[in-house]
Amino acid sequence: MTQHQTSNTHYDAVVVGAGFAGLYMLHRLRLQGLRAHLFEAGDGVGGTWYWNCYPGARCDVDSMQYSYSWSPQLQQEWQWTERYPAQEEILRYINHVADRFDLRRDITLSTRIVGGQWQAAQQRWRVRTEHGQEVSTQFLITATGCLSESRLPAIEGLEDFKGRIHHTGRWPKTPVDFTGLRVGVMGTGASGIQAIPQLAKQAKQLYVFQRTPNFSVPAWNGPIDPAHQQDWLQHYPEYRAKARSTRSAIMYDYGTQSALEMTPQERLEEMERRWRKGGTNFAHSFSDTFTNRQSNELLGDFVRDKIRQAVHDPEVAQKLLPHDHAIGTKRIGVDTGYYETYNLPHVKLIDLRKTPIERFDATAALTGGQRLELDAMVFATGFDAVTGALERLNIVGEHGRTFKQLWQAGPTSYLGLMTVGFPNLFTITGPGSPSILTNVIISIEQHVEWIADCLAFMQKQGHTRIDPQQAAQDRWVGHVQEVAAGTLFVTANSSYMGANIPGKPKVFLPYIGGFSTYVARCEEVVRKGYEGFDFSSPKAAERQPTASSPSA
Ligand code: N01
Repeated sequence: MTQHQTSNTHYDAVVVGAGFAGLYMLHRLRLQGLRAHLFEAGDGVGGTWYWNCYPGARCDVDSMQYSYSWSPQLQQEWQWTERYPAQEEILRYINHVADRFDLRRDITLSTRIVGGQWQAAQQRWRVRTEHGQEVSTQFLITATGCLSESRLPAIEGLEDFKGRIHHTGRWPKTPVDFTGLRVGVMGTGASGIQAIPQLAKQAKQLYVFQRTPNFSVPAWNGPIDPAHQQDWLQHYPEYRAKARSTRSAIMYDYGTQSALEMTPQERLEEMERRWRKGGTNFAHSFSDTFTNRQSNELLGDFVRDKIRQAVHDPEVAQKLLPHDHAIGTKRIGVDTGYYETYNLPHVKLIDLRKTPIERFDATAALTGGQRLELDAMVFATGFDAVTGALERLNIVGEHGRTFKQLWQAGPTSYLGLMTVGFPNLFTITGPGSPSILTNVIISIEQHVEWIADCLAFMQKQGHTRIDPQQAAQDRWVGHVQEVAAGTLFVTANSSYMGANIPGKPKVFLPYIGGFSTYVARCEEVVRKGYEGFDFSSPKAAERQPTASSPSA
């Protein structure tokens, strides 16, 4: 909280979170002349890329695509150095954006929002910070991220363990040196798959505690190809538009044929070609990877063969073969030497399904009748995805309930943008929007622009309050689940399904109908006069609490 903020401080808009979403939102609000302020829990900007600074952290979207598209100048002036951007480089980029657009003067760092309440009399939100101060705001916009609420598993005795404990999603800002140490790492999702080869370079002994083997494809990362960079710089508007017209908002080479329409030789050549290119593009080898069990199985078999080839010890290879989920229904890892790491003599793979960790004591993990002495434990155990950070905000809506109380059976949201009972509260990349199934920066931009345009519309019309309609929200929630049910995604125990968090309802969290389809729906809603939303203005409110929106 800055010196100037007191409980009498009033904003037009408060934004929570200084990642890609929050920074762009703040910029847009200021451009529209609104008095806006952003609160951030960390002591720096960057959001996900601020916290996830574990060894090996890197984005699996091509550098030329994983950046803001809203400023052509910014797009032209930033020079990416590698095919896939490393965490440090992305964080440098975000800091550059904060400086270049002079955003810091409206950001308060090291200040978590820990509560808030809708004030019916004032028709405003009142939000409370961890330091006990309060501000009031007409609009509250959450930019808290889909992967920001990190989770440590509950394992008996962990609190007694005297070694270092780190979570990949809350990595310390000061360098952590594992040289000569006995290190345990739990979690073999996208983060673990990146961290494990790096940890193995330093540790004297590395124990990988694996619950579920995951699929991973090679990154073949390296310095950015200058010709590729030049091509993108010259064609940015065209390529961005192309990316937006796809289901992932990424310019991939999307397979157009079912695996079942191809001969075995054609399939093999196609998968080999994509494997040699590397990256998650591999998952799009076939048009029906995510909807046809047989096609998916063929792709999975190909990766299982690659694992057998990469790992020398057949018993270790066997343990690493993914067997319980269709490929791609949990985020595929994009790695540099992940499977090969298990050939190193000091790396040991422990299958937690066969030998769970019974407990920790001061110096060891006890598993399968053995004491594994450890100096450090790294948890790459993931996040309470999509809804976790929103629930933690502890914001009480008009009906007196928080998101956590309201979402006992799964999140309710209209378009992933607003929830009934939370007037004037927008959720960037909220549940039921494409978010983590896409190039999330592009999804963020679309939400930020939709919200900014909506606020401009309200200003123009003299509206002071917006609410989603119950029926529109119910329809959207039903549609999100219906579309997911037509895919293989709902068959996996993934964080997309909330299955990684004990007690979390098992429903599909993001919208899987495709980015371009989603955007078309959002645009149609606006064209139809913000269909499914109610607006009210002070004058109308005197007559009735909410009035339907006029046609735009
Ligand atoms: O988390 P995860 P993540 N005991 O939830 C295991 C993005 N991302 O941080 O599968 C033992 O995927 C868990 O096992 P299981 C990306 O969107 C992107 O890796 O639940 N193990 C799993 O192996 C991704 O989806 C990039 O059985 C436990 C692992 O921990 C998201 O972040 C890089 C356990 C968690 O995997 C999250 O990825 C990194 C327990 N109690 C991340 N609890 C790139 O762009 C959990 N696990 C490349």
